[in-house]
Amino acid sequence: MLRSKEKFKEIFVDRIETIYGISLEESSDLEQYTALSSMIKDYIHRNWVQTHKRYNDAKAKQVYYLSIEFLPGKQLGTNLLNLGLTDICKEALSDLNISLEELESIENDPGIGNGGLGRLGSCFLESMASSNLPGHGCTIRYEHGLFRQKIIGEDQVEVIDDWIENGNVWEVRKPNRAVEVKFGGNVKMDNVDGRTVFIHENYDTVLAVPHDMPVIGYNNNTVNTLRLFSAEVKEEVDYTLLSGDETRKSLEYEVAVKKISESLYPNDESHEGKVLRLKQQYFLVSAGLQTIIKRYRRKGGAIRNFYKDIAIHINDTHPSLAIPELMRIFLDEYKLGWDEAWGIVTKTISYTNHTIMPEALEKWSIDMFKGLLPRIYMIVEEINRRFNLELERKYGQDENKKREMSILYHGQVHMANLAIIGSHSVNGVAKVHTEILKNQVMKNFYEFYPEKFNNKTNGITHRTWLLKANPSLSKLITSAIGDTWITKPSHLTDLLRFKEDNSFKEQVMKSKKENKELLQKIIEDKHGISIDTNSIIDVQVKRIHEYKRQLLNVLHILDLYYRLKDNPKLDIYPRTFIFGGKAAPGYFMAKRVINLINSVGKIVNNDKSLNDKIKVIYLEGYRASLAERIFPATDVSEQISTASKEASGTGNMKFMLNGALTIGTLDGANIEIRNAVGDENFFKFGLTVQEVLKYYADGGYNSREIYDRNFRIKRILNSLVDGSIFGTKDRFRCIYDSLLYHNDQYFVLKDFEEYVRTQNKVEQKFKDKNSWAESCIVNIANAGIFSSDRTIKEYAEEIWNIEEVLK
Ligand code: T68
Repeated sequence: MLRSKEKFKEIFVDRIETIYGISLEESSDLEQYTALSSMIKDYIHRNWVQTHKRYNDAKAKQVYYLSIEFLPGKQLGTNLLNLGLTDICKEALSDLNISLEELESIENDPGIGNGGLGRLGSCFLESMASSNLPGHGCTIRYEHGLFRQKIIGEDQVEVIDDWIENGNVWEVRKPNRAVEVKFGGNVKMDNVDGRTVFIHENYDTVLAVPHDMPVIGYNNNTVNTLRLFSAEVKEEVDYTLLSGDETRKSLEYEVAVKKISESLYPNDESHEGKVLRLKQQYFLVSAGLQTIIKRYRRKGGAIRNFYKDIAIHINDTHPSLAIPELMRIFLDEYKLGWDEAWGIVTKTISYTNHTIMPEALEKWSIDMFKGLLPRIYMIVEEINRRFNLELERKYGQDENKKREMSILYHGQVHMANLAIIGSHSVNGVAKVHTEILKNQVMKNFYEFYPEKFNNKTNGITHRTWLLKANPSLSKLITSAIGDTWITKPSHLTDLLRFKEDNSFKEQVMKSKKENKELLQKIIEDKHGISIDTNSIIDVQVKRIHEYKRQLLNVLHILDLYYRLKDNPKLDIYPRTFIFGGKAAPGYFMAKRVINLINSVGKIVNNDKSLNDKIKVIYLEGYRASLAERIFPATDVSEQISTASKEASGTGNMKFMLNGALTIGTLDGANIEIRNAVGDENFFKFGLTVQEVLKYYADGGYNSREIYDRNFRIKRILNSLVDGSIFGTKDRFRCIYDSLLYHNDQYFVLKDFEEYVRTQNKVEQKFKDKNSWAESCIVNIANAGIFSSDRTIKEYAEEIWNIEEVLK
């Protein structure tokens, strides 16, 4: 019904009249956006219902992907694209003098994730739906997402992200599917028919209300579900019937309940040991599992077959309470014996690790855990007791093994250990990351359960990150090799036939130029800075973290600055350095790095003597929708983490797919990208994983020695504290000290000289347009293996044992 332009217009106008009781002429942009979105949501409703029916009829095994975060990006554009409605919608609206792009810009990005981990979840959901795989997401409906970033002066300022301010048209609230989650109280043991039973009493109840969002597959009628839970009070209280004290207690309770789904913790790569965070984790897991099991039972599923019909994946350790919670449900509600319950749980659950950073490894104080989740704690104790018996059987009384492998040790609950013990599969997210898990971080567990460990290199959905984000390049690719790459991304390798075709190369570079112009416009509008679209667009966008080494990038810019000051005639190719990303509000060093980048930008952008050869831009509020504008316009992708620290990276893949060349360390998936494109199409530099790990084992290296011997490094570092270019003395003392007195933990100075040399190679290559264009094509052509379609296929076949369900 929406396939004809006239019909589309008619339904749209009618929708505005029925929702708002006004004519199209009287309606605002927001009303138009809302009417359009609600119309698209209705359009897919039948397919949504049909998809579930199809899965049920086929008795298909389904997977639920539990994640404390997702980052879906704006829905309208993605949904139109996957429904094949973009063009017709654009034309219909244009007839009515409305711009689709403007309506799209009204939607807020759902701010329910921090970075890579959440975005990976969303790419996986898109790929599952597009591959006809029965897979759904479960998360929390945070009322306030990650803060909105403003750059004021040189600093990041955090503003509340009220992403649901205008409602969320895409969700369907399902109060009749709400479940109760229980916190606190105590557990009483009783004996019923000779069997010990555990009765949880005096607890507080929180209602978990599902809000379902459709996840629409590409052109295949499949609509899966992303389920978000909001925490609500069980029943509204009539305060007129309460005493003063009761009223106060009741109000406190209400506030505490609402807090659970009020806001997303803004830290990535670090563990927040607060009780509210633990509450959120249990809330997600308990609500998720209860609704999954209820549905399963409604459809006639038998608990003993649970693992044959359902797979549950935990995205990092944040949802690892799924293990004891599923045990609780089986033991206490379905009266299964321990061994049977444990057998089902471990065959159901699988776990992905996303980091080796010690500060991100989740540990909870036993006292806090026990108070909040008394029954769950008992179950964790029993899992731990039984596991320790197994350890003893294998190793005898080995205190080291116990210390490193127990779930409960030294007054703490070790969530990664729980996740490994309670699941049948443990995977890392890139080959080198999985090797580090097996041989270092989880060595003991790998020795104990070698069969559980496997690698699943991350991927990204090329439909969002190429087809949607980069229409001009997509058209070009399709004109060269046809459009099968959209559903079979491995077909992109057909482009290799064109790598020496001059006309094709020219068109690729022309498309890049157009994308640079689009980005230039955004930067001009937002930041009032005009960038040269002929310059090398060099980009580092990701969360700000010491290990990601934005600092190395900015030190190189300072080096260029001094070289140009020394010799204004220096022949360097003009370059625009673009940064973007948020720092956790409490991460002091990261925020100083933002300040440093902006301070350098201020100096460089305003120094006329540099003749506009270098520009530095900090893009405010980096998020999925802005990312879609950045990747297509980039020439050089900065992937410069300290080797061993970046588990995989996924931005690296998005840049590559859009024809950027990477300057990168041999870390995470960079290694696999380099293997795919060949050394001549990738700029590698820096210490290897083995070298970094050796330095760590030997207690680090002497950064002072580099400072003393390298005049250029000395001058740059001195400028951070001597007031010579930044005005005030000691402005960046903490950065200076971290590099020289705190051992330069991330090897910034150690890698600096090679980084600078490699950047020179980048410049030389860029001057050779022909060779650069060829490398772009080789990168695009080899990006197919980094599609999340490939990753998801591996999860489906090797971990979840699920299959596609066709009509
Ligand atoms: C990222 N991790 C990895 N964590 O850093 C990145 N952490 O290398 C990888 O590509 C990506 O995961 C996907 O596998 C994160 O993004 C978080 O966001 C996070 C959030 C909360 C707590 C800890």
